[in-house]
Amino acid sequence: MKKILLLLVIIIAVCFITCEDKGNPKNQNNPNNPNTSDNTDNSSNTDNQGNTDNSGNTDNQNNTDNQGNLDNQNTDDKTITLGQDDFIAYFVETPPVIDGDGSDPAWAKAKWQDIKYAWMYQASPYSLPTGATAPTPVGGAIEKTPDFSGRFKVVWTADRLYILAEIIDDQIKTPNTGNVYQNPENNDCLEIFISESASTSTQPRGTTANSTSHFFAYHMNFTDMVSVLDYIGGSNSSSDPNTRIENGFIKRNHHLNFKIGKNDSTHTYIWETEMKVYGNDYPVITSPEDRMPVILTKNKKMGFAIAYNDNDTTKRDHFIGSMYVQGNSDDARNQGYKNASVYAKLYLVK
Ligand SMILES: [Ca+2]
Ligand SMILES: [Ca+2]
Ligand SMILES: [Ca+2]
Repeated sequence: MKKILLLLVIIIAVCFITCEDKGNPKNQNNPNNPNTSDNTDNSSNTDNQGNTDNSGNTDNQNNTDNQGNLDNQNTDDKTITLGQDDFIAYFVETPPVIDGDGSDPAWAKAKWQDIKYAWMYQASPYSLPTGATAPTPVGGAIEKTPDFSGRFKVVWTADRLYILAEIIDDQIKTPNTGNVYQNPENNDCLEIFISESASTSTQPRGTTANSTSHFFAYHMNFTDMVSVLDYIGGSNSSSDPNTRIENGFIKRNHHLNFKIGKNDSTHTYIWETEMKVYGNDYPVITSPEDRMPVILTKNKKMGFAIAYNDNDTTKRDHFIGSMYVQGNSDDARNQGYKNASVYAKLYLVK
């Protein structure tokens, strides 16, 4: 009998110890245990890493209902509401090589944005090319034709904005090459407009301007010589290219570096560009090379547009831009060089 009682005591004791071990809460937070609840939660977060679903926001590009929402939006990349023709640029660790070839991995993730709005087409002094049909509505989106189609994408690093434009143009014409200041828009010519502060400035610029709300209207030369002119109005007779203003243009070659990849057989021209972004503190009427560009950061919002002057004859036939501008005449729609309020918004996403 004593042996039986002793055996029962031992069994009860063993059971007690075992049950206490199983319920010991100290084991649940063991950081070495891969099955802890904390670690399980973290593993589920990997579903959100590298989520590129936000690129789908570009589906909103043509949603006019989003216009007017910009002032209220949270610029966090998960909640950006894009207005019509606004778009997103993604951060890249390794920037593209500027060689006119868009096969760099840096461009792979970026979304194309169309250049499709007729800013200038049929009103005097510009006329329709022979046989061309006026877009309807005037100033609205054009159809892709052999005459012209264009699209672009943008990526960024901390110290540069990168722009890749693919232009399909049936005829390349560059009659004005003797003097780069002389009507660069009458050559086949890409223009990039940017306002680092997303300003809505309509202030007159030029030699008498004292603007603190800055924007740039870069005209890029099609020839192999990199030449970048910013339209600011006015003129002077300086021989220094960093202070000379002729026909309203000042040279800002050091702001942009670009190379055009040319395929004449397919009429396809790849303008690969890197840009230093300058802010409101950059002088208007001089072009100093020693200024530091703005450091770009996640969620930054800038005013941005791109447009192509298409000359198929002896001067600009039409001017096609990346955002809709309302107006009943060429002059009314051709606002980018003097009015930053018409620019679409570019958001930097990381
Ligand atoms: Ca490249
Ligand atoms: Ca053309
Ligand atoms: Ca052309």
